[in-house]
Amino acid sequence: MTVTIARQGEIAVVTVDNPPVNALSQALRQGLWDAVGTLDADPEVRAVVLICAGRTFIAGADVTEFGKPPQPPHLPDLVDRIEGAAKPWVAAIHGSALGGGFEVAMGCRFRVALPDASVGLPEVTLGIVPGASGTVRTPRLAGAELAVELVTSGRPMRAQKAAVSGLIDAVVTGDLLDGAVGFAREALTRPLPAPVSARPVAAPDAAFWAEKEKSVTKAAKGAAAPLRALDCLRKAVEAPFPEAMAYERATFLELRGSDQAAALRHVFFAERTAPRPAALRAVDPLPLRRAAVIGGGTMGAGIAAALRGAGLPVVLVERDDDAVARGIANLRGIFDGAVRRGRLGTAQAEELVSGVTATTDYAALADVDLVIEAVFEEIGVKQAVFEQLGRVCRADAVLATNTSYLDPRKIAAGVPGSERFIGLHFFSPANVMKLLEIVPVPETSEQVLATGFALARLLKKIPVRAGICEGFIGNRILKRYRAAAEALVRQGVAIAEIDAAMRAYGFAMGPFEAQDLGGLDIAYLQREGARAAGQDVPETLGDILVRAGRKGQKTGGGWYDYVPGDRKPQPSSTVTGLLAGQIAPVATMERNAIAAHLVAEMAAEGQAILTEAIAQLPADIDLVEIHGYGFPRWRGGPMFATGIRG
Ligand code: 3H9
Repeated sequence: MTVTIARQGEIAVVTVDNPPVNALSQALRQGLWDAVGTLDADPEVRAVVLICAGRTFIAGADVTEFGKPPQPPHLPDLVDRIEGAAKPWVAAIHGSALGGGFEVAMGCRFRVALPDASVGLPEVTLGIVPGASGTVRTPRLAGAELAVELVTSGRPMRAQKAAVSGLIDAVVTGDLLDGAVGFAREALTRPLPAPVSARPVAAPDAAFWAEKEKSVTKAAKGAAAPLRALDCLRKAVEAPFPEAMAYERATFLELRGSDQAAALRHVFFAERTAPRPAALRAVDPLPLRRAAVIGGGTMGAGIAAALRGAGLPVVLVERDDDAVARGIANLRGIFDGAVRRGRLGTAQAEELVSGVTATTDYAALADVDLVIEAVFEEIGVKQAVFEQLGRVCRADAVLATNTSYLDPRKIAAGVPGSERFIGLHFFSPANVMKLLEIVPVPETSEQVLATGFALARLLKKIPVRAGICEGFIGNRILKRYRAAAEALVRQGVAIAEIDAAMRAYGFAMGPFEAQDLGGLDIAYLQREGARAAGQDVPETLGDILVRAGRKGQKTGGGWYDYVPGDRKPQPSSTVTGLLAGQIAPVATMERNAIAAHLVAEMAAEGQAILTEAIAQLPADIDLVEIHGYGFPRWRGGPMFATGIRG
């Protein structure tokens, strides 16, 4: 039974139980529809509490039903029916009331929530707009300004703030059901407020909408839904309720069938599947209580910050006292930045830093459960670290390398107990970037692999298993992407045109601007290393620039010139001169065609990666590109965008 009814005197309690997240499947909608009828007909019931079993209140429409024709009862009708019920309904919220779940709550006459609950309308993150009055009822509850924030960002709001803004009526502490039943009894002693649909709403002026259009367009980065949601919100405050409802519904149905919505649904499910690979479901991870990081540079400090953020005490090992001091300074820099941006309090930042023991002494690692090595990307340096770790760490401690290009098998060679060795490839800044490539060596035990995934969940990262090859999944595709972009330059396509095409596609930066920002020298040194090792690595255009001292923004120029103090790329006549002879006469290519070609190249490399079993699923490759390389989420990733699915 998804919906059951119980009684506490004159208050009926409707309990929804539809695991895992009480999504509004057809059966649940029907159950609630029938409950309204049953309770309206019961003369002894004076009010109704709507509460959910399990981890959360109703988390929204059932996303798995989106590909199918809608079945009655439709959600907007259900919300209207609850609102029009003869007895007032009180939504009792724990966990999250999201999307259709919050719309059901807004159909109720009252909303109460536990302090750690949140409410929100995340539909735009799925490429749609709320489809059951979210854009129409929210401004009637909390005003246009807050409704715009909630609906166009898709970000949920915690109960306390929601109570202040009028989205919910009360925050209850202690037992939610008792609190909600008590609230309902109390509410019956006073005149009822108007149903939300009947409340007045002030319509802001044209300047308000113009300003919101600007800020929403900027934040949306090419995604269509946020602007369409803004449109619905304007209609909601300027037109009568039924007209606004019809407009929202039409927009919802149109967007639900859009390519962007399909792509975003794909990413939604991929992100939920990736942290728990089916093959590891039955494997218990090792406990993670204390962690260590070797190396306090940008990457090491970022990893240490991520571990601290997840509550783990951290030992940070560096090679000498100066490096220890620099490591701590790097760590402080990260937390101070979070304080400046208002994400952390000063005391919290201090507490996070004080949970790090920085030392030069490997003996401090005797009792850690996990060590992540993040030292210089040089095989000898890394092997020396693991030689020491093999001596000092517990035999069951997980030993991980954060290499991005080296062969983890070579790093693991000679480590005693190589079943506990694993590659954990973080992306910089490691405390921010969501992607974690997990790279087992052949000896890595299933339990250690499962621990890698458990770590990702703890750090709230998206883990993707990668096989061993140069660059694993992400950097291998990056190499192909850059090579394809260089090939276009050789054919005479302007560097700035290629960057503009990829920005228009949805990337924050094109391939050449991105190299200028990150530095051209890292990939150059890697190519030089391969050449020194006897590999046949053809000369790239990037090599020519680096040899001429153009390593990117840090040297005042790379693919572009930069005016000191300004990060805006300026086309460079020096570059044209340096590359003369390598480049064909000017060729024009449509921006769409440039983007389509480069994305097809990424997907072709992805296909090779799948064939070689370096990645398990096309969706894994999409996650790598979205979370590690800025591929536009609403395109679904290079595999999805080029029709490689599964
Ligand atoms: C909407 O409501 C449109 C309406 O305006 C209009 C309609 C007309 N449907 O995230 P988790 C599954 S749009 C189906 O790991 P947590 C998920 O795949 C919807 N399934 O849990 C996973 O399955 P499995 C707006 C869903 O505890 C399992 O539940 N709502 C849905 O970390 C656990 O998920 C949203 O966008 C769904 N709606 O977090 C809310 N949601 O175990 C999306 C989840 O087989 N959901 N599943 O892998 C969330 O944000 C989180 O699930 C939540 C719980 C915060 C609720």
